[in-house]
Amino acid sequence: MKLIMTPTSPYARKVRIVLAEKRIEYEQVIDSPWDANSHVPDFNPLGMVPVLVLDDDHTLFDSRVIVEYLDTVSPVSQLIPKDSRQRLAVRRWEALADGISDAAAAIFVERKRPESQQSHEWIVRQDQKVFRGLEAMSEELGEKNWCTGEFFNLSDIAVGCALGYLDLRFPEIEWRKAHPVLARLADKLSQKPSFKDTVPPAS
Ligand code: GSF
Repeated sequence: MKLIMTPTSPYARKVRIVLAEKRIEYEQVIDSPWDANSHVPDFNPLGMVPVLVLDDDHTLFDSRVIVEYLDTVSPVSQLIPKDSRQRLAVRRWEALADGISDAAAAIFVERKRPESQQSHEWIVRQDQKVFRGLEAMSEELGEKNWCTGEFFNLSDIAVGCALGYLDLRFPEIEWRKAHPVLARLADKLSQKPSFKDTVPPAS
């Protein structure tokens, strides 16, 4: 299978970490949807990465669908619990973490526009989502070892990718100082080879 991705995408990073944790072999295809001659739209009509291309050329998107599929492909390291209540908790964490990445990416894209065309209100609105999202993650993690309790799973991967994306795009957001419990989780995750091997390059 092939993963169409960019090295800086927090959603692609989430998929890459799942692939690594589950020991699934795959081919990386780097293709930025922002390039004028990108082939991403040929695989995803929404023109977004990541896209997983299966060996029969069937395509999967978005990252949430991809990780749900990958968790069924290999029995190694189950990352989404079978129990429905626990499963919902993991998916809600993923929605919160991905939502923070969505808001951060929206600010990043807005700031690429000419200054005169940037909407200050829009940026403030997205910034508030990031701020409230960090507060909520910190509150809900509390003193637990992992996001949903005793075991590492997809919720921790999604949170780690969102926090890593903030470090990449908004180093001025000092989330570690404001949320020491999130810093502790991020430090624990950063020791994992799957995280070490996918740190987004500054760009
Ligand atoms: C979000 C993917 C996304 O925004 C998912 O896979 O979870 N809900 C989707 N991807 C960005 C690149 S990056 O910010 O990760 C993307 O492909 N943007 C191109 C566009 O046209 O928005």
